[in-house]
Amino acid sequence: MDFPRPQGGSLLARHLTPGVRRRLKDRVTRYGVRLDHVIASGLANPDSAVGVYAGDAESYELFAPLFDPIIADYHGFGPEKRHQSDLDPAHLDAPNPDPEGRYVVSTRIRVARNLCCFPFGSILSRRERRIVEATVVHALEGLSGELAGRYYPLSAMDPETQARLVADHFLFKEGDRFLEAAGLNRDWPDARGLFHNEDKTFLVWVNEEDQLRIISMQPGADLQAVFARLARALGELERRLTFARSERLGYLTSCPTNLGTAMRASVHVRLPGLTGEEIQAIARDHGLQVRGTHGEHSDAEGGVYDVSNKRRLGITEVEAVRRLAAGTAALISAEARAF
Ligand code: ADP
Ligand code: DAR
Repeated sequence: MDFPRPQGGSLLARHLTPGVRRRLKDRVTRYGVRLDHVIASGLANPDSAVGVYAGDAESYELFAPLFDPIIADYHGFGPEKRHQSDLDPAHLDAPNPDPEGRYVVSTRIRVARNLCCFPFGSILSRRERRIVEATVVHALEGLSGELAGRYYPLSAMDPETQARLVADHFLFKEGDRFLEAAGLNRDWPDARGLFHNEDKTFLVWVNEEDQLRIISMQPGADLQAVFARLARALGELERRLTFARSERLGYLTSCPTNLGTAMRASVHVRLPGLTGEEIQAIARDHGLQVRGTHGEHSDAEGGVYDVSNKRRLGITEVEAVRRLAAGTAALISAEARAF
């Protein structure tokens, strides 16, 4: 029986050929992930850019005939390559691109992590998701100094507080249709929440698209300080938790766009003198992508753009932040010349 090709321009549509689907249709991982789980979001959302989500670490090997060409397409990372990480702040030379604070509103660096030995969010049962939450929160509550903070379960958060945290860029949005179709919003808001320190410069999202989104952020453009805080936090958490990762693909994530470093290093930068096309051209030259003021699937407001590294795999964390610093400096130069 020949299978219909998915519609649209997603990487899923490009790479799920009838032959690949015939090869993969009967495969099942140890946690019960099937091809239908992996492709559900892209089938339901033909406007997806990518269209697939892994249900567990094993998905990347068992469904490699589909994931590998998608990964090669998105990251320029062939199956023969091996990811290298470098989270040592001493290796980063990223001078502040906006020391007078005239353009960069704030800097944020986040990494995604999933616990080893559990399925990922699209397959987790309610019970398993609660175990992940308890395991992660226990580790977070052991942090001290600047990283010490409190966990706020979404189910106990009043709507006004939740809306304000989202508007202030500290908390994930709800109801993403791509995540919904992938099964990542099941049992919402059960076992989802936010951990943050007093100053909201260190935050952790629990059980959104990935089981952890570990975030360091602050006003201004001191990328070195934001990166150093994140590296300290990851060192502490790696002593308490074991994360899903592979020799080949680095840290393993629900969406293949986040593999490797699983890092998105971004600045919110005010560029009222440049057109969207000019910003995109400079960003592209530096391996950066542009999102709107409220992140993915949002528009820029008040001339403030979210500029960040596009690739996360086959590039080290240090290199990703260095590229962001260089790209931000180039954008600021262009903005200064525009007036
Ligand atoms: P992710 O960054 O985790 O992939 P999003 O792109 O949706 O997810 O961004 C999540 C939130 O982080 C959004 O509210 C977005 O505005 C905010 N954000 C991203 N970069 C920055 C930044 N440099 N400063 C402040 N907030 C930021
Ligand atoms: N919107 C989905 C995911 C793309 C990458 N963004 C993530 N993982 N948040 C798509 O396939 O277009």
